[in-house]
Amino acid sequence: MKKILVLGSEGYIGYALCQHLVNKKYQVLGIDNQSRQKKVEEIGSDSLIPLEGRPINWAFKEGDVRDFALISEVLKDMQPDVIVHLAEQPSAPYSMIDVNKAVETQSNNVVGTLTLLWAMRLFCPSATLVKLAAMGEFGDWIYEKAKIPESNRITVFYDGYQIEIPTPHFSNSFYHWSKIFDTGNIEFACRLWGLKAIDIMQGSVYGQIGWTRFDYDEYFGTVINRFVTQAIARLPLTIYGRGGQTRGYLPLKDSIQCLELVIKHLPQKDEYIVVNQFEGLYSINQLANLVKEVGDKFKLDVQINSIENPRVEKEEHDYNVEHKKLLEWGYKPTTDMKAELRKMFKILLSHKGRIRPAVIMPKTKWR
Ligand code: USQ
Repeated sequence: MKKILVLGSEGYIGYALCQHLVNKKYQVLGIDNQSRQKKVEEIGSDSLIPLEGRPINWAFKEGDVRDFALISEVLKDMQPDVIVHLAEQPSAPYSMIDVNKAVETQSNNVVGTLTLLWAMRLFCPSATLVKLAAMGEFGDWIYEKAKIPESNRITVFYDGYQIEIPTPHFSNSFYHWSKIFDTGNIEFACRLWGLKAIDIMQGSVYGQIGWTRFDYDEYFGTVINRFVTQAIARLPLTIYGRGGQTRGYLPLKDSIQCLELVIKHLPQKDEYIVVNQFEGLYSINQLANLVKEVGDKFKLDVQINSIENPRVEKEEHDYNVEHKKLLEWGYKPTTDMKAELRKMFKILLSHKGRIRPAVIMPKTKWR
């Protein structure tokens, strides 16, 4: 069975992934520096699912992906087939708080990935890097003009010539820019040293599995997780601006399903592959209405409120994304979002007393 190194194994996706891979009999080693929990505590919140006593059923090392000596040692000893790199600061709003948070985000993410690439080159060049990137790398300039491609090259016509250029990225937060820099470094390392990598442009993830942490605060809660928590706390759902912002979304269990499919479809030598990972495209207004419909069945009388958008983003736009590879590899999307939302309400209602209303309203303005 393949040996999988998971960097960021205590995070929202990392923990669920490790548990899934161990259940499927993969050999798993997790590394984590607990930074997610520390950051969530620092902004005055906590996981809605209590983490005390949660089991870790796989080999684990405490450590930071920027620690070259540690990562080199692990790669030498373990010789993993796959390195799933999830050890990044994952929040766009967090990266926009102030200079320290912007610098922390980019140094953690860019330096971490670069350190890992060098360690792979020197000590484990046969492994495949599976790196979590974001569809938000493209930014909103592309929405009205083209489909978000599932490739790192596109063909354009310029001044009478047809040329192939690197897919342009032009994002909207310092967090997303860190992902863009990662993408550039990974593609370059594959070209230069013959490394293998799959760069996963993932949409916004929601939902809960087992002991996975669950955040709902302004920074670390993704929008659907926040809406469900707000409904349970009987607070109005916070639509930012007009609510026409459209993105790709997927439940956590689909993210795990897709990551396993990626592990089963590793590239050949020298290959850098881009994959777009999401279930479906939804606007914020659609999401709010779905959460209301399901929440009202739990007699929560869900209210929806449009508030001033703290972010700088288009609020009405088209959104088209190429979505082929995962479906070809066998991805079975969970299309019934209402069933997923029902499961979330059932689990999270029992933790209602842990919700901290003070962390819900956005305080960080992007401009
Ligand atoms: N939004 C609201 N109300 C809220 C929270 C968010 O209307 O209370 C809106 C935002 O303005 C945005 C949309 O919901 O238009 C999505 O926000 P989000 O916080 O769910 O997602 P985002 O900031 O884009 O980041 C999340 C993850 C990040 C991942 C990214 C994938 O936090 O780690 O990389 O989704 S993507 O969106 O494709 O870039």
